[in-house]
Amino acid sequence: MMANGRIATCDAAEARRASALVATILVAAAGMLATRAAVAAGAAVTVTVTQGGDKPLAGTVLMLHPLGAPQHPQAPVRATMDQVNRMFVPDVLVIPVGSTVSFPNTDKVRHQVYSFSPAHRFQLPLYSGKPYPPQHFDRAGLVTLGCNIHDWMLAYIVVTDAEFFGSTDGSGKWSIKDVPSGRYRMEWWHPRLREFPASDSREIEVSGTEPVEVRVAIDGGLRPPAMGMHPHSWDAY
Ligand SMILES: [Cu+2]
Repeated sequence: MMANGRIATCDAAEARRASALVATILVAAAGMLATRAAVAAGAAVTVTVTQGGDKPLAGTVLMLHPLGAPQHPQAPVRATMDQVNRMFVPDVLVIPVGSTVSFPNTDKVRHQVYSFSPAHRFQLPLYSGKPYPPQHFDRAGLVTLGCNIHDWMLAYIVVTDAEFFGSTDGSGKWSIKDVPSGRYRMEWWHPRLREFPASDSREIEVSGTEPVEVRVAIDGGLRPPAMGMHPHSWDAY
């Protein structure tokens, strides 16, 4: 009985070791699959935006929404929009829905920040420094910001539930990697366009790892830049 018992114990230990080994191998295999999936998760999408012929349009915000598939908005972030030399810095922010933004005032003069936009209506009564907690942006849309004291102070916060988003660089390009296969609706917006998002949009298809190139030509319709001593990031385009 003893011997049998001991043998039985041995067998059990052996079996446990064996199953542990199998489990380890399975985990390793899953890890390899995950790594492979991460390497070849999808395709690179490159968008080029021009206006008035071939002029690159920097600062165009692009948003990709999957079609016919559940949307996975990006994780919320904590962002900051400062006030420096009587200007908002940065003057365009793009954030996922659910993000927070703090509005410190680094200037010696006081500012009174407000927004009347339906996506987020708020007011921070006259202040300097950082007396208020961050604002929570829980609805997608365009939020236009101003200051009650300095009329020229103007900034935008784009709150988006898009799965992928970004904005064009100085050469009018935006690139993103690893976009999974599927159809997407691509929307865009620029501070000098009148509508948010632009009434135009584009459907794009991503298949495997095949790179996708999209060109968007915005012909006319841009508002003229504001004149004055307080430039905005979008004036130069
Ligand atoms: Cu101000």
